[in-house]
Amino acid sequence: MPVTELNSSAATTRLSAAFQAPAARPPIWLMRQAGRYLPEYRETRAEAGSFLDLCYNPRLAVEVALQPLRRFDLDAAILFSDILVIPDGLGQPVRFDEGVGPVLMRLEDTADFAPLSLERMRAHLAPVYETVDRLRAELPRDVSLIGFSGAPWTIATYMLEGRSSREFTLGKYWAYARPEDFRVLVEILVEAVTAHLSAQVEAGADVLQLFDSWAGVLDDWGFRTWVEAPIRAIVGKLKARHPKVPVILFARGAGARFAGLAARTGVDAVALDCTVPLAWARETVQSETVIQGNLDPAILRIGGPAMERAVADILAAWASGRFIFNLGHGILPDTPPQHVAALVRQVRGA
Ligand code: 1CP
Repeated sequence: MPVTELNSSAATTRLSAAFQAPAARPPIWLMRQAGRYLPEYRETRAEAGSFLDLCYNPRLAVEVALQPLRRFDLDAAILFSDILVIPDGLGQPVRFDEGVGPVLMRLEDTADFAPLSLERMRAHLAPVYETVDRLRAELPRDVSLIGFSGAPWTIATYMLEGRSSREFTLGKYWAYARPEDFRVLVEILVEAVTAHLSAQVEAGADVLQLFDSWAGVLDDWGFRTWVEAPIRAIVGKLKARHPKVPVILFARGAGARFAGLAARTGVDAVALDCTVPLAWARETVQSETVIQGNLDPAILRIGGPAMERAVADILAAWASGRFIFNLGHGILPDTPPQHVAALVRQVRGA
């Protein structure tokens, strides 16, 4: 068998096809498609113990990643993991507390950056790469396997705040008041994210997505300096090693900065959040790159005619161009699974 056929990253999958030409029907996958809205996820999660125990258990992580594909006709599986395995791997332990979310001992000064270790991360995250490898073996060849990582700015907010944040007081303090010190952390994260994504490609991921969920809270200079520049560096390094693997960027809240974002960062697709106007995105963003999005997860939770209207609007605006159907943010935990089934049927045109 020729080498290219053995290398899954070189094979065409249902999602990677969307990067070549518009499909008759857009491919579909959903952010947070594995998770608490599925009763079988809650069962596996209880068996695993803590959330991170689940992320680091390849057998169970494979199981939860496959659960949504058993129920729904989706075109891709996404690795089951979290963006915060990077600080956890680098040596800043992360815990997920019920009703609180992630809890970290926050980094308080540049001296706290020194112990962060890429070598440690590679070893610590070996079970994650094993999960990718096992998932690739379980999935039909044409179903895409999406690897992912948080982007430096979003990961850094958790490392500096020590938890989820509403105002990003500490993240913004470092970003704007101590840019030279903050750059040291961001450079560590550029290396960590690149290594993490490369390892996932080497284990069998054929599409990558970067989550910069808090990109939208920065001003113009901050967005260019802490969102675009680090992502451009990561994508440059990735493309040198894995030129054929498409990279999707989810920079939530980028607004008018979605225009030209693919060219400024080098990514192959831009994931649009729920507030982006459909006609504007068609003319300004889809004309220059592949777009992904952007059904409001709250509308998926509501289902029925409200959802049918919203999905029809998105398809009418975007389905004739290069497009991957998705939500504008992750599935909400109290979403009825039958709404997801109805969504997939509508996008398939059934
Ligand atoms: O109790 C549980 O079961 C944990 C809930 C949960 C799940 C299912 C968390 C905690 N993370 C995940 C999985 C996850 N997270 C995936 C893989 C599953 C899939 O997509 O099917 C992915 C891609 C993520 C990404 C992630 N984690 C992001 C970026 C996307 C987004 O939603 O904006 C962020 C910000 C996180 C951090 C995180 N993980 C979990 C929590 C509670 C949080 C904090 C969120 C916040 O600060 O608001």
